[in-house]
Amino acid sequence: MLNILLLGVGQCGNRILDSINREAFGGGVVSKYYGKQKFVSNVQTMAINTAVNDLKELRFTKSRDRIHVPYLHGVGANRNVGKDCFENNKELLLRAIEERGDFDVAFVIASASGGTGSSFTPPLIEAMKERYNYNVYGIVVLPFREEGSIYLQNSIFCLKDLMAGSGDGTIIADNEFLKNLGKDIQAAYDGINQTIAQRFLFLLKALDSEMMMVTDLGDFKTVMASGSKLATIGYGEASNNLTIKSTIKQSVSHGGLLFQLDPYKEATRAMMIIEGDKKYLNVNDITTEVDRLSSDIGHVFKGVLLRDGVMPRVLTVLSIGASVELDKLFDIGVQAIGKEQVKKEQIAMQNQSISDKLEGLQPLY
Ligand SMILES: Nc1nc2c(ncn2[C@@H]2O[C@H](COP(=O)(O)OP(=O)(O)OP(=O)(O)O)[C@@H](O)[C@H]2O)c(=O)[nH]1
Ligand SMILES: [Mg+2]
Repeated sequence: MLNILLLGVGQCGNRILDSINREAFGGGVVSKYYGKQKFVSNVQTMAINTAVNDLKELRFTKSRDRIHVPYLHGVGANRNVGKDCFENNKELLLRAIEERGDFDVAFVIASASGGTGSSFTPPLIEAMKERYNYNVYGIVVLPFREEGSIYLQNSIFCLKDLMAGSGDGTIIADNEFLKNLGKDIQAAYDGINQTIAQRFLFLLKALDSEMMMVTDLGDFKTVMASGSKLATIGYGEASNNLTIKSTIKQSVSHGGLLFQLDPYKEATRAMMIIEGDKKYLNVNDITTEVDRLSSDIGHVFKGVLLRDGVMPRVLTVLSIGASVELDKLFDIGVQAIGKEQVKKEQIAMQNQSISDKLEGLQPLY
């Protein structure tokens, strides 16, 4: 049995963690008190935030799993303030983690664009890697592109920190790409959080199961370490007449992914987990489809979980190499910095001209 630590940082990270707890406890509001977790592994969860109100909002995360970092009310999307705040509270956080025991693997979940999650996550992963022997992965959410220049700037610098850091890799999910999961923003958040939670629980279950064709935590590490050290997840589910071949294809299709990617061109490694009843899982079909993907991207690890009576489900972890969408994000992030720069210069010029005009003058009464 694996010992797994899940940390959700900042509002977005807290909420996704809450969705994971909701799925794991079965969903009832009091289930966190009485329900037994559905995890096969020993999973410890911790929600970390500078804003106490965000922590209070959580419904499925136990109060002992909520850690308030005292800092007024959030860091106001400022990563510099957030990084200082992290440094001042680093020991408090590491102590809280150590009190939970030793782990085989940890995941830190956050938005790349806000203040707390985006600024705590890279140095937190760094600190954990320095102190502990286990692998630490990020799960990071990218912003809607119209959310404004601060969020765009934050996300590119957060990604840069993660790519350059000593963490073991980061799974990205993109609010912009997934916005159709809800009619309005709240519904989209809920839909995206639930989607990430379900896929993540599938991944955890698979990593801790006996498989027919085996893939494991070691293969996951290899996939996550390759390419840009960023990865994403695809998912497909067989309904009625969908064959295993189509289900595999669905998992790497536009509709199955958490981030806009052309897996055949832009992924560098993959790990595919197939679950279902043996009668649906034709080994030749699986091999043909997996080989097609691996001939394009290099290597695909595969694992099969047999489950009596279950229609096939496929989860694919894809490491991201050169990616058009990532390039675009960095470009609009850089443009956002440019616009802020122009605004700053205009304000400085205006301030200068005001002081020039008032030079030597006093109010007369
Ligand atoms: N998918 C998803 N995204 C969210 C959710 N809540 C916020 N976000 C996104 O997260 C970003 C803002 O980050 P937050 O996590 O709210 O910020 P924070 O880490 O709490 O930082 P500060 O409040 O600035 O201290 C925006 O891009 C939001 O669209 C959520 O529940 N689900
Ligand atoms: Mg917040």
